[in-house]
Amino acid sequence: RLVFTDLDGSLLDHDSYDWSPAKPWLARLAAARIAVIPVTSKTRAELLSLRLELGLAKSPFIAENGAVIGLPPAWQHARLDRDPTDPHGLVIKTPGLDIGFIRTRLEVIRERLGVRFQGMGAMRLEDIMAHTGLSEPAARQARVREGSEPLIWQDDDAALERFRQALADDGLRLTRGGRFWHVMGEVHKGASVDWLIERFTSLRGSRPLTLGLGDGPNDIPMLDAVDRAVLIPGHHGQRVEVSNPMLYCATGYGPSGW
Ligand code: 2M8
Ligand code: MG
Ligand code: MG
Repeated sequence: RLVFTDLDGSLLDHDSYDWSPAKPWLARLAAARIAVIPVTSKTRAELLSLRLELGLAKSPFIAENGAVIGLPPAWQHARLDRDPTDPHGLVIKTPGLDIGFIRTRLEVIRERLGVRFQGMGAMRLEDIMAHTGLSEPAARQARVREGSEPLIWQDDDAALERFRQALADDGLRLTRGGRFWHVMGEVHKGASVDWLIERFTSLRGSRPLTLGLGDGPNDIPMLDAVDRAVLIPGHHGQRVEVSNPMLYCATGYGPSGW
């Protein structure tokens, strides 16, 4: 069995990033040897610290909305993976597009459409901290993007639709987290969850039973990819339409709902 979970607004509180209400359940899952796998908009740099704090260092992780997948030794495949060059012994898969390409295309699209937005790459560290409530070290880690650019939309809904179409024409996708819009290659949380389920199946010889928990629009593909889904109410005011018939709607927010 595998548990896939969003972080911000799900396992972590939307505002304080606290997860203490979920500690008893994390302990029960650890005792039952069930892997809890973070699936998040956060970066690899953020995950490398957080997974230690959360006690999830043996789990793989999915960062940047599916653009980065981290595999610890037990999830590596002798034939399919190269030796890890990563100092943490992780094998990293990057199924999306490189951040440099994404940022270049964003500038081209901004010029061509005349739309207004601010990308995280252009934000000052103090502005990231003010907008997210992250500490300075955490905001620095959030800035180390590899395959997705968070942005603050500063234009109207009609411009947003033109922007979404222009991105699609360039092989880019737009999704929405708790605070930011996120632009990445043709990846999403669900495709990377499917990838990890396949990897588990080929290593163990049987398909796992899977549970997923999330609160935001960017979690929909993940909640549709798992056997059992839990929707946690969000503070973002967005409708989250999940198709999975095995859906449970939690009543508590963030880690209390988790
Ligand atoms: C961003 O991600 C959240 C996820 O819901 C958002 O869109 O609000 C990312 O920049 C992530 O790296 C960062 O840790 C987070 C902080 O709230 O914001
Ligand atoms: Mg969330
Ligand atoms: Mg998230």
